[in-house]
Amino acid sequence: EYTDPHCDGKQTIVHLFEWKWADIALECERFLSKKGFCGVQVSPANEHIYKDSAPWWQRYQPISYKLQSRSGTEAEFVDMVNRCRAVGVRIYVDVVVNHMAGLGQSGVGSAGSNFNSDNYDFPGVPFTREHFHPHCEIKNYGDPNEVRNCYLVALTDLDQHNDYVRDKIAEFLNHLIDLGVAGFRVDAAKHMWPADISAIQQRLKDLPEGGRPMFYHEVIDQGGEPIKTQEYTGLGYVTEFRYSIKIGQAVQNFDQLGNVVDFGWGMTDSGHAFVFVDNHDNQRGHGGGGSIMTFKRPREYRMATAYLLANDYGFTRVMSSYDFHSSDQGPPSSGGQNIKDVTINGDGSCGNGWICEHRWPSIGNMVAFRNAVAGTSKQNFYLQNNEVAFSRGNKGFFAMAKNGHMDKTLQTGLPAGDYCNLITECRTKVTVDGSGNAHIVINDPNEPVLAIIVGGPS
Ligand code: QV4
Ligand code: CA
Repeated sequence: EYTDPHCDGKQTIVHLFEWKWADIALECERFLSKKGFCGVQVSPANEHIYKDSAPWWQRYQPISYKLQSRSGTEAEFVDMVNRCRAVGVRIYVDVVVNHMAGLGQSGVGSAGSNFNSDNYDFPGVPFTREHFHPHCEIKNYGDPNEVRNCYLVALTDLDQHNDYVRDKIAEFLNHLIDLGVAGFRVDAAKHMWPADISAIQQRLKDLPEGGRPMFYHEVIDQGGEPIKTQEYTGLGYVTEFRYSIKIGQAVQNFDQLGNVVDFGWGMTDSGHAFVFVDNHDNQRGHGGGGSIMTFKRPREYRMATAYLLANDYGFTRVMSSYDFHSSDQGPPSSGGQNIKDVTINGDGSCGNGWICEHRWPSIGNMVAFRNAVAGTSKQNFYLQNNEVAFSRGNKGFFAMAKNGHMDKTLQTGLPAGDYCNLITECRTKVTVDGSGNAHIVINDPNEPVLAIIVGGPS
């Protein structure tokens, strides 16, 4: 339950961080549908604070559940959901329901609602003081009561034990379900009691087409704290941050690529692990450290994401960023709260400060690989001399070379035939002989990845 993404068996979503709804609709139509993406994680869609400096994180301070945000109006949101869905791409909404805006703030939110955090007054919902925990700050992550009932960086903490609070949150999610979204990222799930999240889920409708919405819960568990991802696996997928650290390290030291999934370390079972190379927090130093690989190291980042998509662990999310130089800096803007359009260059890359990692060939083209090999396990694993390769059942074969060069005959596990390298979009090919062997050649320091699938282009 709560793990079906409702996208016809597709296997990967992309986080279009801080994109406008209108641009997401276009991206579904012109790119994501063609590459086999299951869906898009969108930034919080509900009313939030506006700060003069327009940092990205203002959207994590809710004012109400009205669907008017920096990314657009409710009408634009609905248009996005429908247009994406028409081309087979679903929308997953980042829902911030642990808290409302931070103490010390008051004014008017992105949908025009008044609020005053110090008075716990959010008339746009409405929420009043009785709906919040009394103020205490989270200091000791070793105490689960404090983590759930105290305030995360002074954000006014909702009491999800309260029936009215549960009802209001469920009303918000049910509205999104009515509009056609397929699921939710639950922000700060670690700061809510699993039983309270479950009580909210029980108030939710089935999707209009049937089935429960997908859920993935943001729980940062690096080991060493009492709150474990496993407390949340009954409620859907749970973020697995240890995997990001392991993958980030392993592309720098290929010897580690053989054991990026370590259940001895307490990592989440594959059927409930929600996995990614980096996220919008840790790519800029928010939400805990670790050695995190990002677009700022493009070569290694491509390898990390390609490996994420090739491997047989978890449900995958690809990050899509904008360029930034300080950790608070908001999305590309020509001033105020407006967000710049995502423009597309002649070579398929993005302009206006949008990085669009998901359009990089060794990332975007690996989505088809993951779809093709779903349900198979890793076989013929080869790891030597900074080269890694493996087959996924008899459906696909993947190879990657740290320095960009590989020239080796390997067992692919695949039927004989000629296969296109998905990464080069057929500019290079692989011939598999009757015994399953093939001469594998990689010769591109920038995109040092090769991937072939049964039933792919030829
Ligand atoms: C500041 C001080 C506080 C002070 C307070 C009061 O730091 O010490 O008490 O003022 O005056 C912003 C500011 C932060 C500020 C706070 C309240 O950065 O300095 O507090 O607002 O006004 C994002 C950002 C935060 C941001 C927050 C709200 O990362 O910096 O805080 O949005 O705008 C843990 C959690 C995990 C969390 C992660 C960041 O377990 O759940 O930290 N991750 C999620 C999101 C993340 C988001 C939140 C949770 C909160 O992924 O993006 O935080 O919704 O690991
Ligand atoms: Ca809480």
